[in-house]
Amino acid sequence: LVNEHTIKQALKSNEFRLYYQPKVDLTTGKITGAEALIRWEHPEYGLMPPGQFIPEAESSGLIIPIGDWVLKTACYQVREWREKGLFPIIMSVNLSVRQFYQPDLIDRVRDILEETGIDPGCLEMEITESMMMDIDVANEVLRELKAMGVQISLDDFGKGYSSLHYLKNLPIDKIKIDQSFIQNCTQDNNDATLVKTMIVMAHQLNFEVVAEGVEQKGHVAFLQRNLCNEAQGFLFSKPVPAQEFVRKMHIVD
Ligand code: G
Ligand code: G
Ligand code: MN
Ligand code: NA
Repeated sequence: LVNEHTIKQALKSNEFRLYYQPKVDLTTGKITGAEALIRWEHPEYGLMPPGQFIPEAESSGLIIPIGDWVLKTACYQVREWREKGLFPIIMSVNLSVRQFYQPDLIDRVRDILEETGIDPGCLEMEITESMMMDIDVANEVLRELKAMGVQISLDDFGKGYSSLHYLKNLPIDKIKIDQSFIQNCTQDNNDATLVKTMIVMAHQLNFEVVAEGVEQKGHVAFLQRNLCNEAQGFLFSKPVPAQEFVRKMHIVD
């Protein structure tokens, strides 16, 4: 069903899609960003979430051409929206471990930015702690990305074991507080304290803060009170195709 052969075929037959989930600025209420999330529109099995094929793509190495496709498609989407006169947004893409350690990642990103002609500042890479197994190489890659003007965001923040070590050592712009902390932040005192503390700490280190998994208005009020910069979650929108994303931008506008 999902194996190296079928994934390869899916790439050839153009069955992958990008869905976009908005990020909302908590001071203005406007959409300022989008996270690109891959789906496989399988002719027989319907829409498949990344969890069902990314692991196999990683182990087979096909994540490299897929990751290339994701970057290119996301950057062309930014360009298309810019050409249509929609306000600029920051487009985030998720990098996989294998992609991150690919020696030509920097060249690929540079090529795609040149080809699409978008402002590198409109592109953001979401990385996770699990990718930081070689901290020296990671640092080098991140510094090169930043030198190009690309933004870096540390995804699933708080979930791992050595988050603080990474904050100390990596050139990142933003942290995304893992959704597991947001879920009960208005019910559970410990979660509330952890979220507040993560926001204060990140700000003192000059990082912006995005809250993930925002599902309730109460979450928004809590995050606004505690000066979180941005929020992403089902309250605003689930990940949707590009056309639907544009309609949402107009509604919020
Ligand atoms: O969209 P969804 O919540 O199902 O995503 C599940 C996971 O798949 C997330 O952890 C996300 O980071 C990952 N994912 C989504 N799109 C991509 C992608 O384009 N590349 C990689 N490497 N991972 C992705
Ligand atoms: O690991 P990463 O943060 O890249 O994964 C993002 C995933 O989180 C996407 O698959 C998306 O569907 C999911 N997601 C986004 N917003 C919410 C939310 O409000 N609640 C829940 N449960 N999942 C969400
Ligand atoms: Mn992400
Ligand atoms: Na996450």
